[in-house]
Amino acid sequence: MQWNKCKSRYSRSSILTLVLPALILTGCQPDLVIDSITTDMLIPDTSDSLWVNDSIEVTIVVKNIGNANARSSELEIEFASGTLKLYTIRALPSGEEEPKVVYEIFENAGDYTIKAWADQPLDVSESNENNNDRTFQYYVGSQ
Ligand SMILES: [Ca+2]
Repeated sequence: MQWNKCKSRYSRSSILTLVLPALILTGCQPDLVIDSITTDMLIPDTSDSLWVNDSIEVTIVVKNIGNANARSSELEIEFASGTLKLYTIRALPSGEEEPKVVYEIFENAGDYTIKAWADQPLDVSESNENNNDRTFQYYVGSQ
């Protein structure tokens, strides 16, 4: 039998003597992260790739890298305009991910940043609450 402290089929006494100390030491918790932020632009960080009034597709992937399932949570995105929006992420079993696709249109030239936070506000109890955010930068040229 393969040992899995999070889904043990051992007897209650075995759990108490073997698993419980391991649980206390390491825990079985989900860990939600922003696995990636990508766009449909080929080279989004170079000056000639994005122009005023271009519409780009941004894919933000939330992943559960923890060793337990995560219940449904909220993904918060701060768009380059500063607008904040919440998106529901389905319950994610350990190791699974969910992509969320959004769109950006840039009306002025300049540097922009899109930010994403998994599990915002912090409703899911995770093994690591300090790895939930990621940023992505754009440069928009004036043409
Ligand atoms: Ca996390």
